[in-house]
Amino acid sequence: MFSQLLLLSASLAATLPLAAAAPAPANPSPASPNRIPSRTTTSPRITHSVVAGRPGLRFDPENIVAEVGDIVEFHFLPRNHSVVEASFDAPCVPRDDSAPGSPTAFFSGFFPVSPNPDGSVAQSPEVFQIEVRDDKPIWFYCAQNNGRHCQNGMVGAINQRFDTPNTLEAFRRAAAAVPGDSGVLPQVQGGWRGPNPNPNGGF
Ligand SMILES: *[C@@H]1O[C@H](CO)[C@@H](O)[C@H](O)[C@H]1NC(C)=O
Ligand SMILES: [Cu+2]
Repeated sequence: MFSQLLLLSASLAATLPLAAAAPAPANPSPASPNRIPSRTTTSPRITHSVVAGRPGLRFDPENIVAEVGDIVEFHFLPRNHSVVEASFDAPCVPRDDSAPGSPTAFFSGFFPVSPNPDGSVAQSPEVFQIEVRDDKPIWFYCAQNNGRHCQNGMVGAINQRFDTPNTLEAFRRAAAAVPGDSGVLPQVQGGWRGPNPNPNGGF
């Protein structure tokens, strides 16, 4: 009995520092019909912030390493960016999610943002969040065709595998060769648009 108690408190103590160090999950609007689903696992959920629209048409970071269940939260700078999920084989095109059981491809919609008159960095009052649903690589791009953002390199990856030819650099090279416009989906889906928890974060 006594040794069982000891074991229990030791394992509790071992998990506590991690839980305390994990950032609190971002809170979507309570009014949002698309709340982030609750999880049954016990490891802490981490929120990874990604900024869209730094000079040079990039996502920053553009290469994200995340655990299953983590949240990736996109922040949008001027002027008018978006994020769309693609498949590795077809950059600048929304991932085909029509197969039975295929998870919904995500599309954030566009986020028009005006630059601040004082020169400080403006960002949208809204963010777009997705949940990392499994450990497979996730590919994404910005669908702004005014300036051909996808073809010009505004692409990113979650959990790319460096031990395969399917790297972010290969995806970017393929995107650069895409003729014509990049694609959007008809509606926001596969994630959640909600209030920016830190709109003055100074990205
Ligand atoms: C933002 O970009 C989208 C896609 O190009 C466009 O439809 C929309 O009108 C733009 N919004 C503004 C305010 O420029
Ligand atoms: Cu863009």
